[in-house]
Amino acid sequence: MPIEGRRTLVAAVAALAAAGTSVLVTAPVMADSGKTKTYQAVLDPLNGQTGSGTLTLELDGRTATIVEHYSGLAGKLDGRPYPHLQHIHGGARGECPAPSADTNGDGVVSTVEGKPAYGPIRTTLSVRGDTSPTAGTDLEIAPHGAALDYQRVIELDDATLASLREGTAVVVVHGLDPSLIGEKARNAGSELVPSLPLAATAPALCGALRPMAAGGADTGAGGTAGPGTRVLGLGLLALSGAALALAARRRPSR
Ligand SMILES: [Cu+2]
Repeated sequence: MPIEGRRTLVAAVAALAAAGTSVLVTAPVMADSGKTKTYQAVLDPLNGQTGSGTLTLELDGRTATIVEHYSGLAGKLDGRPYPHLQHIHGGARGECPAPSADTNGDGVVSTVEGKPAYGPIRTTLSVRGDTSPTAGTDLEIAPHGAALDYQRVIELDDATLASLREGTAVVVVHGLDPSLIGEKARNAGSELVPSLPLAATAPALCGALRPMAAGGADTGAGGTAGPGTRVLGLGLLALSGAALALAARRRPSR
């Protein structure tokens, strides 16, 4: 369901609440158009890092609404806000690399060593501007700092769409805390951005993008439970809370 639709739904639920009307009339609003498909990646740390996060991608045609949260990454690099390059990779095995992908034995799976697992950059998850692979190493438009609340609506290219369809799309957030890796790797340079240390471009968080099966199997026939249904669920929850509070207030005090 497009964001506008969700807003309308929330507004409708709020209006019903204000009017004190029964809310059991919203079932038809729940039906999804069947056009959107939602993917989710659970971002787990690798290379001895400590962060975690999630990314949800709602796809309507080639328009992707991306909502991402992560925390626990390195906040600073050389005393300045740490640029965490992040991408949707794809076209390979659709996996996050295992520690055994560290072929040069420096204790860190570099972004190049991870490529057989997650493939090349398909989309750059920049905070503004270019989202193509060309922007993949642009530190200016990368998110900075230890934590991120990210929401962006972008158009995906054919290669990214194909990766999502074939199940090879993987979200990778780069940038290691240098204090959490060995000395050899800490002193190595990045093979991706020669001006940066290896740590700055090695993968810190990774998660494969998988279709979300909300409330059962996704038949692709539409009408599956999407984000709109969850918003509605929360609305109903809030409403029943409000109703209880109202009932409590109406009860005569003793
Ligand atoms: Cu990447």
